[in-house]
Amino acid sequence: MAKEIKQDPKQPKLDMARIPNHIAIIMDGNGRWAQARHLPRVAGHQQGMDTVKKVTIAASDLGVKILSLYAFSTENWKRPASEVSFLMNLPIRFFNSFVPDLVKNNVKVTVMGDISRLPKKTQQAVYDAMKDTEDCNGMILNFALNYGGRDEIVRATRKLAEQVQAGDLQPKQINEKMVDSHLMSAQLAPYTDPDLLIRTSGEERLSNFMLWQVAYSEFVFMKEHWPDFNGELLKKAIVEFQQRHRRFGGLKNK
Ligand code: V07
Repeated sequence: MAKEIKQDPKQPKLDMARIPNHIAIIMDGNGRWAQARHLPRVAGHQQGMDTVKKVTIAASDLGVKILSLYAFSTENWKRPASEVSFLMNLPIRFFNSFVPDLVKNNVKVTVMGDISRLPKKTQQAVYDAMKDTEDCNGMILNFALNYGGRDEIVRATRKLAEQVQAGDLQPKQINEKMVDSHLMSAQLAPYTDPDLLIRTSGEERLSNFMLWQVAYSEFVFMKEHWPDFNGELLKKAIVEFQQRHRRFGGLKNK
């Protein structure tokens, strides 16, 4: 049965000339997706990882420059040990099953967060994924792993304080650009700040994700659980983004 794809004339079209450079996604709803199917929560995480793969390729094909994904927050350690242990295996499984596709698509992996507290095998998988894709110069797939936005700002503050204490910096020299360059997102320059932030599964909170960087981002909240997300829903979120006026505190459209 051939599926007919119709363009709804009332529905605005995707403007390929205005694809956001940096998209950040809070991948919420894996547990709820599983519970609704009477499956264990980890089945949702497993399915969620497959969604990461599909959405990564979709974003790369659209010409997105940076895709930042919130995979594990500093709060997630409070979950049952069995779930945490499953989550810690996902970077390993992701690495084993997907790095060749990333290289084929010229996608480079980066990570924000304190990975030194993760199990050694997980750290190794993360380092291997970064190493094997370091020469790719297409889209950057940026995982937030054991990441917290306040923690990131605290660490940047500490580094600046150390420079002041060493006598290399005057407090009055500290400015936004300097704070920016000490955040974990500095490696994403010149696209450190998400243009579009998407959260799935109906919750409308930031949950400590990229607090500094989302100062001017458009937020799009979608009801679908992350395992049900896909390239079409990504396009829908981008169309919504393109419908909005971006003001940056006064000036319309930049
Ligand atoms: C995780 C799958 C996606 C839904 C949200 C939670 C579960 C990919 C990674 C990953 C991280 C670093 C890396 C390579 C892959 C991942 C965790 C959870 C902890 F270098 N998906 N995914 N890491 N989920």
